[in-house]
Amino acid sequence: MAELAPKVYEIKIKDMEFEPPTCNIKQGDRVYWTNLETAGMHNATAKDKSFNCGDLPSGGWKSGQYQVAKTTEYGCRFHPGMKGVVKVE
Ligand SMILES: [Cu+2]
Repeated sequence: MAELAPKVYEIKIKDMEFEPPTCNIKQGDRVYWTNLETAGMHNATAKDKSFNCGDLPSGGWKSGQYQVAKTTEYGCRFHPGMKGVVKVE
């Protein structure tokens, strides 16, 4: 049986929110974070520090690959109100 190819997901950062707020992926999939604001920095840091996309300026993006099945809450270090979840199964 052929193995399923890893998928790529995009989490958009816009209007001070992560979209989608919960990203459901499978082990080995990749997530792209894209800052679509016209100005301003954003960031996505896991609560448990298991990932950090770095500081993203307007137009910036960063990808990460997730190998471990778990649910991780994350937030933006610049804006405490911005929250999201990556669920890896
Ligand atoms: Cu932010």
